[in-house]
Amino acid sequence: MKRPTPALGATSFEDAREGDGWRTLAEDVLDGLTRPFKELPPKYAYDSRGSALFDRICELPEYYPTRTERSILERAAGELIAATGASELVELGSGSATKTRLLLDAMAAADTLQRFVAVDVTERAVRESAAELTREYPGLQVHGLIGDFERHLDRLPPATGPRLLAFLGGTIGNFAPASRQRFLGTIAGLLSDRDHLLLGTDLVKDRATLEAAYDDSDGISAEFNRNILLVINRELGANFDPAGFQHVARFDAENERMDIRLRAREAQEVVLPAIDLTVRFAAGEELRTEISSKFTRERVAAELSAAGLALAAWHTDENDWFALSLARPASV
Ligand code: SAH
Ligand code: AVI
Repeated sequence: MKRPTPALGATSFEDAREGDGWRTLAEDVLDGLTRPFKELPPKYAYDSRGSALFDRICELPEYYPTRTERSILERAAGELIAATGASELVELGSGSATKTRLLLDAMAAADTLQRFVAVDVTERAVRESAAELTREYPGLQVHGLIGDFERHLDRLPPATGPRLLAFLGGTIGNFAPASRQRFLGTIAGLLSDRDHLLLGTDLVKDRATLEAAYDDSDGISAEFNRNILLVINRELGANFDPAGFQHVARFDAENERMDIRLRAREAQEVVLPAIDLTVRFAAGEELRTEISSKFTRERVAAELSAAGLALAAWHTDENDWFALSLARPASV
């Protein structure tokens, strides 16, 4: 098994995608675009541009999840760290790791902070956040794992002490339900009896608030949605015209999730030479690019339980818009 390569100072990196990144993108796109109902996995939206667009979404007045989760962390980080005794924070889908600082500060204040491990598909986000955190927290060991958290968690370095595995932002909501349950099972298998999971979930709320969060008046969400087409153009030599697709973000109340799509403005044909594929879109045909599930406390507890995890603490904001769940292996 490949071991992390130590770099200068206390920072090390591993790129788990080496050798298989392109194959996976090609296979997923081929699979997704040849189904009767076309669909693409959202993870490919996060190239450097997509990642920067997501950071802009987080600042939008309509996009409440980031600032709401931050407000919960501001209040509860000390209590969470005291409950876990964590000396190591592992963050999945860490992105630019802005909220992460609230947890690292609480660990530093409790005098337990030793290591931060960032896991993300976006290489630039991992490298830049690792460099920033190494500077900001003297003596902190930082390990960056560039890879897919659905495939590369076996590359996590062995724990150096009680571990808090954080999955923030509501990113768990971007999984399809079956993958989400499988993923929670994988997480449960990674936790020893001294470890905890900290899970951020967006909660069910009124349609207007939800739909505005995914279709803002500045059009940044639309731009982010279309970015996946630019990624496919670049990676697979395709000729998608992003302007030919309209951003659609609807709340699916029955399944309690946002359903985010690109709708072909008119009939079109797209060529993807690298996978030897020509795809036809009828006028008005929709391509699903993302779901974003919204939760209730009951559903989070039930899904954790089905994965062998027990809900130890539930922290929410004054409106009950977002929740942070602390969980641990159920047998403990
Ligand atoms: N945790 C941050 C960022 C959330 S955005 C926050 O709360 O604001 C989702 C992040 O997950 C992005 O940085 C994206 O690059 C990453 N991501 C999405 N799918 C991924 C996957 N399959 N494997 C690893 N990272 C992924
Ligand atoms: C990363 N994830 C939690 C975001 C969400 O809210 O589902 C991605 C996003 N898509 C559009 N806006 C934000």
